[in-house]
Amino acid sequence: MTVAALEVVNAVAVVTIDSPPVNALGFAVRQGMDAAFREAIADDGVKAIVLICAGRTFFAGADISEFGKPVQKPDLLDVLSTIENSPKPVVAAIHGTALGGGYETALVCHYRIAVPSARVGLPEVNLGLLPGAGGTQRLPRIVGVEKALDIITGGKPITAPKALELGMIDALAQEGQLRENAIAFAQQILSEGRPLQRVRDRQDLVEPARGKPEIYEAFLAKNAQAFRGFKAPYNIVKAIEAAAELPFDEGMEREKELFIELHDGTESAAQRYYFFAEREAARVPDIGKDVKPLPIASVGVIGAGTMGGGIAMNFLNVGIPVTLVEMSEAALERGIAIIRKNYENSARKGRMSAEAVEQRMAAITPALDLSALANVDLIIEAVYEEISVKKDIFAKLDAIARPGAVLASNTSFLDLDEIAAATKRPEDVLGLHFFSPANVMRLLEVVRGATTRKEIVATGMALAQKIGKVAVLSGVGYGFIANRVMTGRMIQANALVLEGPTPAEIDRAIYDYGFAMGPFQMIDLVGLDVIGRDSQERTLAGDLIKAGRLGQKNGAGFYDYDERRNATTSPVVADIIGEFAAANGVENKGALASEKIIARLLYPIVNEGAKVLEEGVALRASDIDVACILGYGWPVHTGGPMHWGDTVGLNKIVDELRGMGIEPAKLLLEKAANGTFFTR
Ligand code: 3H9
Repeated sequence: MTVAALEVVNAVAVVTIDSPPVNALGFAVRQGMDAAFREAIADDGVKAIVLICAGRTFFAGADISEFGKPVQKPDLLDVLSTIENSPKPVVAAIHGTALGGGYETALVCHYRIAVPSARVGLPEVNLGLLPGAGGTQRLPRIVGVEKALDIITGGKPITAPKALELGMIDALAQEGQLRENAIAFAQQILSEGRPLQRVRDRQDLVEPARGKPEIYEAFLAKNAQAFRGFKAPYNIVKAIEAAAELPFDEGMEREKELFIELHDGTESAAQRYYFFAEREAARVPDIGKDVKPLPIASVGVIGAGTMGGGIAMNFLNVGIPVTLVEMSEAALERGIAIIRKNYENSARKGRMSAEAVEQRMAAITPALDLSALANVDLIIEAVYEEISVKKDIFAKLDAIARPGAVLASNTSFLDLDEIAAATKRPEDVLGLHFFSPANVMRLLEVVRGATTRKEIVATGMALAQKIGKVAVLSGVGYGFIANRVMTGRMIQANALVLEGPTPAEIDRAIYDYGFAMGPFQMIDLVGLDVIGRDSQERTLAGDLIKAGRLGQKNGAGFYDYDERRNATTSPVVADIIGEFAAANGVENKGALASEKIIARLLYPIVNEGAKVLEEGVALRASDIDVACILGYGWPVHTGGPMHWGDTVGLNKIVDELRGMGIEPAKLLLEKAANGTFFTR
């Protein structure tokens, strides 16, 4: 079949687009669709047109891989104009996800029908863009300005029943009957002589917002925190304001200008890069589709602490029963009570029903002995980071786990090969490194040991997808990927704070870069006594602890806190830092510009990333970016450390690292010297 097929059924032309996997609106699709519409419009026997897609979904949007390249005509706006100006009614028949340019295509059709399982939306904001094919002008005309602001800056798809309520679609079809129902809908439109509804002509819902800049000011003020560091939401708001203020064609011009500004900026380039990076991370070059993941129908988790409990919830959430093992009755009860509390909190917020809470709790089998794990398909050890304890558990599991069961450790720093060697089946051992809180964070580092067999690796990767996580494959190495590369930031922060910049100045620079908080705010949140508790050396944190400063929990850490946990700078801390610096012979060089603070804290991460690549611990630079973005909240609009490094310039990073006395990694030097990049 060609990309576009045209069939006439009782005077209704059905234009079917078939371009796997997601019917993205690339050149071939645009060309095929344009030709099919011209043919249907010219055919006197055709009275109405249905636009439908084959395969798993209606158009998932413009073809993201075409961005940044010259546009081949017809462009999307040309095709949409042909559809909108059709003298015969056009019905969009939606299944799967009508997203971005896909939903914008539906918006130029005169009517929209969707199956209940379909979702529609304008997620361009997630790519650092705005809907550039009329979405910012047409959506406000059918849902009103205020709802359009939420929908387009939020970027979340909306279910078909909800979309019907909002007026984003006109009718629901029966599941599995979309084509027939859409044809019948078109015939009904004809027989009732219903008009050609063009969204562009509607004014009723934008008029009430005209001349009211306060709507946009209030919206931006309310969302200041969420939009921090991103450009797209601001341009989206401007474009929606134009929908209310300007005639349609002028609004379209404004949308175009604002779209181009975003498209040409580094933020969108980074977010588009990230879109593909996340999908690329799922691919393991030497593991093809012929390697089948093992079925996982039951899981055992050893350790019901914060980590073990969070890990268990991932499986309970997707209906996989969990046997939870602890050493003592009290610890087991405590762990289970925390899981219940988490679920009940979700239920209180309306995210799940009380019945679902009970269902999930009933799927936990509590146990005090490892022998309870004899029949499960996957065992995840989540006890504390002590290699002898972990080895002891794996040695015991050898005699308990059924043959072929997957044996996983949640270790975050230790040598997985050493743990695997404690069993007689090291080929069945892998690392599943969850990030805390394990039921929330989307990153899962799947650690491949020296002897892990391919089916076990494939099982880890598939499992991540099943529980809604993004898997990044890591080789064995201290701290794997994210923890290892990000450690540099803390080391540098601790050194820099002795040289003049205050904790508040350092935190501010990192916050302004786009992280949720700076390193000292983070230590205060976690607790000074938790981080670095194993260290015997005199450290700055140690001096603060001696002065009774444990962090937010006792109202004093790197900052002072009031009873509502508002932070203020502390003169006592400034003295302790001064004394510690003097004791270590570190000279105070005064304040530092925030770009310099960023360079000092973050260039070493690019360097460590280069080493992780060089050593083969990470498969590709983009995997390091995915791990840092999802595991540490590295701001996605920079693309992650490696993409950002490419944007900043690798030569500049090499020079600055040398200025800090850090030897650049071999791979970094090579790339800087020959003008190549990590991520391009
Ligand atoms: C836009 O429309 C701009 C307009 O407003 C203005 C224009 C002027 N393009 O995610 P999956 C690929 S911006 C190219 O694994 P799922 C994807 O890379 C666009 N490729 O499947 C993957 O390839 P591979 C607005 C795309 O079932 C394969 O399809 N639209 C595109 O988990 C399968 O994808 C969006 O932002 C694309 N648009 O999820 C929607 N979409 O197999 C983006 C997907 O080689 N897409 N691919 O790795 C999605 O959110 C999800 O892909 C979707 C399916 C929900 C559709």
